[in-house]
Amino acid sequence: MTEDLLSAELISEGLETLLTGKKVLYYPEVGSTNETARQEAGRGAPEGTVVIAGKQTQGRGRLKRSWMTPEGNIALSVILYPQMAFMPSLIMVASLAAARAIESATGMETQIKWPNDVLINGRKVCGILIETDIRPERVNYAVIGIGINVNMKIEELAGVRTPATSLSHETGGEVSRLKILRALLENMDALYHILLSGGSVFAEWRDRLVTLGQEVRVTAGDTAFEGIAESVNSDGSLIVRRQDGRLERVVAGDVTLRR
Ligand code: BT5
Repeated sequence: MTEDLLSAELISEGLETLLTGKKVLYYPEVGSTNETARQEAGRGAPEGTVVIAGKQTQGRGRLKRSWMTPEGNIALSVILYPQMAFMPSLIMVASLAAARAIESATGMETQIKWPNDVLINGRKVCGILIETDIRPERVNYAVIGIGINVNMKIEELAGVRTPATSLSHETGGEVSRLKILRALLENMDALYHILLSGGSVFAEWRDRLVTLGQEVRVTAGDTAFEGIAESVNSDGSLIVRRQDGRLERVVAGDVTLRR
C-alpha cells in the first residue's frame, strides 16, 4: 500500500466547512467511532465534531449487527445537535454526502438503496448508522456514523451476507481515504446547512434511490412481506404495494431488492 496517512491536521486543514470537522479527533484504532462520539457528545463536544478511526475493532451496524473496518477503510462519526424536525432528513444528508464524495473522488457512479446503503454496481460500499439521544420533545444529540470500504480486498468481504464491494476493487487501484474524507465532510456540511436554512435535500435523495420501482422484500420486526417499492415520502418512509394490492408505509426495517 502506498502512503495514505491520516491525521486530524491532514483531515481538517483548509476544509471548506462552516461546522463539520472544525474539531477532528483521530484514533489509529478504536472500538466504535459511534461509541466514542456518543461519549464526546455527552461531554458537550462542539457541533460538527468528527471522530475518525484508522481501524475499528467493534464497529457496529443496525440492529446489533457488526460492521467490519480493517485498516485502509473509512469509519467516522459526526456529532450534531439538530432540531427534532430535521431527524428524518439526517439519513438523506448522510447517504447523499457519501454518494457525492465517492463520485467526486473516484468518478464511479453510485446508487442509494433505501434507506441507508450506498452501492456501486449493485454492491454495498458504504453503510450508515445514526444513533440519537432523544429526550421528550428534544434531541440531546445525534451521531451520524459512516463506514466506507475503501482499500479492501474482495476476499475480506466474503463473510458478509449481502453483496458488498470496496472502492479499490471497483476502481482497480488504491484510493485516497483523505480525498474521500474531505469531500465527505464538505458535502455533509453543505447538505446540513440546507436544512438549517429551511431547505430540503429530499429531491436529490429520492432521485438517487435505486429501490423505487423494484420488487422488494421487507422485514420489520416480526413481519415480512413482498411487494413493489412505489415511492418515498418526504419523511423518508417507503411506500410498498403488497402483492394483494394494499399499500404499506415502511418507516424502519430491512429491504432486500429481489433481483
Ligand atoms: C450498516 O448497518 O450498514 C451501518 C454501518 C455503519 C458503520 C459505521 S462505521 C463508523 C460508525 N461506527 C460504528 O460503529 N458504526 C458506524 P446494517 O445495514 O445493519 O449492515 C450491517 C451488515 O452489513 C452486517 O450484518 C454484515 O452482513 C454487513 N457488513 C459488515 N461489514 C461490512 C462491510 N465492511 N461492508 C459491507 N457490508 C458489511
